[in-house]
Amino acid sequence: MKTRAAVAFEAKKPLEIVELDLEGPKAGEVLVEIKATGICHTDAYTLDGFDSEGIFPSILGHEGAGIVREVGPGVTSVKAGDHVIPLYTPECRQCKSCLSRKTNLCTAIRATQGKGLMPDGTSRFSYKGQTIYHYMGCSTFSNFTVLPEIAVAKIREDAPFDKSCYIGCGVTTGVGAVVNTAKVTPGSNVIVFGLGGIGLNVIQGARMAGADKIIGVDLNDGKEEWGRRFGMTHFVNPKKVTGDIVQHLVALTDGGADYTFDCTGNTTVMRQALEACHRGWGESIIIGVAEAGKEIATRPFQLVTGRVWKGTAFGGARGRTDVPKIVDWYMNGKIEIDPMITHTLTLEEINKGFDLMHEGKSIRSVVVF
Ligand code: NAD
Ligand code: AHE
Ligand code: ZN
Repeated sequence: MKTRAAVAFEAKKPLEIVELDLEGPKAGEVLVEIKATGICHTDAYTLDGFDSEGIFPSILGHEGAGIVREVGPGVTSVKAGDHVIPLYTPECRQCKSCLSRKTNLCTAIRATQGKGLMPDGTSRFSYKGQTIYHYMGCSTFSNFTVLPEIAVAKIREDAPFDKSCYIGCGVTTGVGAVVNTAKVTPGSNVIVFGLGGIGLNVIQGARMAGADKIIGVDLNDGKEEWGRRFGMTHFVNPKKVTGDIVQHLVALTDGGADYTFDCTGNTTVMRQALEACHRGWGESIIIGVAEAGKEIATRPFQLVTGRVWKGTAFGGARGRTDVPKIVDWYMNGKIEIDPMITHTLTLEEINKGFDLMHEGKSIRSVVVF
């Protein structure tokens, strides 16, 4: 069949809207009509050539929602007509990682996914006979995409696609980092570095968990109002702090935070986030994705004296199990999504979504097909 898609033909070039050839689902796969997709900073990072796994030409996008249109042989967990959210972190429930109960990082198809291919080692997309690669196993910047059955979460049908798509990455990552990874307890002091599409969800997760002080840190003063809207109690712009930012934050939290979150992808900020933790127990969670080749550093003494450095992917969520519950949280008013979707665009306008993100003018742009 044919599908309209925004293709990343080369790094650092705008996406091009073209009509592609798409092969139907093979065994264990499903064809999904994508109804809406968010644009996450990770898409921009890959397009800008910072991802060591970046492959071109490819169809980016990993924050979608849509409808199953066809299922391949052997598919049992979903059927045509089901509403689904694609999962860049699948949940096979059979691999060593899934069975460990210690991680959400299912390994069933990770190797082929990282090469831009389906589990059988081939791509379903082509353009004028040339292979176009999948991205993060999702490729939601295409109106139709093929996904492994284990990489879709079936969700309730009354959830609007143009909002629920955000649960495919940003919402689950931010809220999940708080509830699954850090397990923030009521009364905790929390610092969130980077108040974008992820950081604001960490803030609303911290509010939901009953945190006391929720301190937001961002270079963009325009983010203060956004942070306060979702539960932030204090705002710090590092450019306006005289002296050391870590000392400033430690003083603000009476010795350091119980939990800090990096939502910037900047390795200098990651160090600050660790060192702003309370001696003896503070935990710092890395969410931001750093550019290829970057490394983190701190004095080992920071860890010897009880601070904990952790990371999280997809908020520690097991997609097929947890995503439908997060959709319920949204539909029941436990978490907010609508105000964070600042721009709704057509596929033809998708490059504008990247520009708005780089200019710090959007929280989330969503493309509706
Ligand atoms: P975004 O562009 O919407 O927000 C980033 C925010 O960080 C902006 O408000 C920006 O002003 C702020 N910022 C940048 N540099 C800063 C600095 N030095 N100090 C303080 N603030 C700074 O991006 P996003 O979509 O929220 O994504 C944030 C990060 O999370 C990205 O690195 C993205 O790749 C990553 N991410 C990780 C996961 C995961 O599963 N681990 C999931 C989604 C996104
Ligand atoms: N491919 C990169 C790493 C990118 C990365 O860390 N991706 C996150 C999700 S970001 C979503 O916006 C993730 O899930 N990581 C776990 C995984 O298995 O990819 C690199 O450095 O090679
Ligand atoms: Zn993302």
